Amino acid sequence: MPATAPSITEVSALLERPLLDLVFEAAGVHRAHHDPSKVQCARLLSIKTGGCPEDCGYCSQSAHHSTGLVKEKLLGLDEVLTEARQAKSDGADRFCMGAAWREVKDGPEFERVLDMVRAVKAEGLETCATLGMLDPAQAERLRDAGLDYYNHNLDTGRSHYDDVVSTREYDERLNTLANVRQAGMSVCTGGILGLGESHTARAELLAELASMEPHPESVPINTLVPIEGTPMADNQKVAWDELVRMVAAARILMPTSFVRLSAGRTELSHEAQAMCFLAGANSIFVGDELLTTPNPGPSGDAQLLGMLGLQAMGERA
Ligand code: SAM
Ligand code: DTB
Ligand code: SF4
Repeated sequence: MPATAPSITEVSALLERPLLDLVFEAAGVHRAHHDPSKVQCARLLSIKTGGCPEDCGYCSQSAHHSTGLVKEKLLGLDEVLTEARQAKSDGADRFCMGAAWREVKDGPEFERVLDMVRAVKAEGLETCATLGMLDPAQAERLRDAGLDYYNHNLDTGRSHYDDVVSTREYDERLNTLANVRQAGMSVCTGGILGLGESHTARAELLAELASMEPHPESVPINTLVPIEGTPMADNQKVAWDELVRMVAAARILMPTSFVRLSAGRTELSHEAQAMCFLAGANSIFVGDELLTTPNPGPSGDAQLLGMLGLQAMGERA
């Protein structure tokens, strides 16, 4: 742990500060380390959908829940390439491929994913994948194929984790992240608000992320997208100020990371999103869809970014 790793008590105190003081400080940290007019834009594609053996309580794709989701086999290379080209022409700078796997298994499907990474990279996009757990050799093969980022979320604080997922351990998540780092790829890891977590669990999550050395390059802050048929379908909604607090605290604790305002934006007003950008969010998912749920489409986002004077990073000035 770095000497500067914050304690859970310190992070809790940060989250509980008067909202505007917290946002004011976060905005200063943001402006000291980033161009505040730029937003990193990532496009997601579900390359293998549903039927996942894990039991994550929030997820539409877990085979443990009856969500009505239609399963799909691993997509073909051409289909992925078409989507990546479209994403680039829509202004995305990063293309993230997600698979409903517990872990990567060596074999023809992994080889196909490696081909996808090579092909997307050759289009001049940053590449990201989220495929479940990885061993060190798999991480190295992804790096060699040209993978820039690997996404693997901690989701919540350690004390709440067992109430969310029972089929894998928190330390297994950390182990995959260590394999990603060891292979020299950039780490994308964050969490979800609205899983029934306490304020302490949120502080634990941020303290864990901020204790990584170096900090994760990308920190997605998701808000639960409630899915009918999952145990969390009727969870209490997250108030907008709690999201702003989480974004601001992430920005203060991890000054140089990209903080991504991730799932949940369709339920968020433009005003609340503006507050998140002020508080240091500088990355979003773009396009009509996340993995299996809707996302604000290009026209709504163009309007939002235009109104705020923000520019997509992939766009020419
Ligand atoms: N199966 C891989 C894994 O879990 O690492 C990759 C795909 S998984 C869908 C990626 C991440 O999406 C999860 O870790 C979780 O943080 C987020 N996620 C999934 N369902 C969500 C939901 N309903 N609302 C918000 N975030 C969600
Ligand atoms: C992340 O933190 N959020 C993304 C991405 N990483 C893989 C996924 C959000 C999924 C939201 C629910 C769905 O569309 O299925
Ligand atoms: Fe599977 Fe990932 Fe969904 Fe968990 S979050 S059920 S591992 S697809």
